[in-house]
Amino acid sequence: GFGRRAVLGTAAGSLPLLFIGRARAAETTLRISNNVPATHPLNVRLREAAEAIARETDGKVELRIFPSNQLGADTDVLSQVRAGAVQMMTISGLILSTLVPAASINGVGFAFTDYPTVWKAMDGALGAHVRAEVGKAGLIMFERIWDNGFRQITSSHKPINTPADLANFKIRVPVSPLWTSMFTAFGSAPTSINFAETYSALQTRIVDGQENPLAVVETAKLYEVQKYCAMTNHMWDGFWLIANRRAFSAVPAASRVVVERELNAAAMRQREDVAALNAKLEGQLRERGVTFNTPDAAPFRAKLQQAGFYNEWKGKFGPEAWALLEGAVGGLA
Ligand code: X2X
Repeated sequence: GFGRRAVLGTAAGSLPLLFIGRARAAETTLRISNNVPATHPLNVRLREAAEAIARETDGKVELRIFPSNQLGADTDVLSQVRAGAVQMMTISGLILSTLVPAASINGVGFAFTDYPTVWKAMDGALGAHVRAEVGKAGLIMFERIWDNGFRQITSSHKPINTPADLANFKIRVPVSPLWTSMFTAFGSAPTSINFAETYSALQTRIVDGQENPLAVVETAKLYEVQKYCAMTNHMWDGFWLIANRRAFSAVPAASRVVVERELNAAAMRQREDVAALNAKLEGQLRERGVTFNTPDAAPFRAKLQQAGFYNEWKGKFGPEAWALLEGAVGGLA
């Protein structure tokens, strides 16, 4: 465990574990929750940051990472972070929008089509707008958003090639009005389900499909319960790192600087990991038996347009926020 170093005897089994040294108890323990498995680059880089933070604060700040929804499903943990029972979490901006509506703006269908545009917007004026809104809601939001990725649609029983294939399609979407609105515009039958329950919802056929970046399909083993994958790239989604304001402000200032610096730096490395992983996973998932297809995005986007999706969300986000989005990605509605 943390704080103890074990030295194993060379004659395996014959010597008891010898404990040398016991680190001072941390002055601050920050519990940080997320929804992806320990193997996802998000958790790999969080662990690395936790080590750096412990080292640089001389053990004063301990970051305890809880992957795979161990502390609860996203919407529950969000409430716990607001209350301070859990100090930190990573969360999709779209799910955070249940609290701060502005946070779902990056999820507008087909708005983003490449990573350079994503990072320029999220590290620039669009991200700053979201952080300001989240700040008003009493939460701390770290500067660098972590990557989830471009989302693809998987299905258990049929490939999705055209918008017509999405008609009445029973699809799990995360808990967020934007996701429900988008798949309703496609004519699908979306059901809001937290990620914590997604695997079992697919396994028991409560829904026939879901949509996620390949890194999630792989690390959460969704390929075990899905047969087809359509490379729609219909949305870019990231994980914001948020903290309870009271808890984070209680960290001594010098340590707080270290925590912010290390976590923002870890996000930058995680972005590279996820992009590399998503780029190579198609081949690996094919070997696992997933059948891929790459639909033309144009008719899907046209379908959203015809359904009034862009106009509706332009109205919801308001002209200023919409101008920031269009300033980054070009005209949408
Ligand atoms: O819930 C999901 O699908 C996930 C893991 O992609 C998010 O956190 C939005």
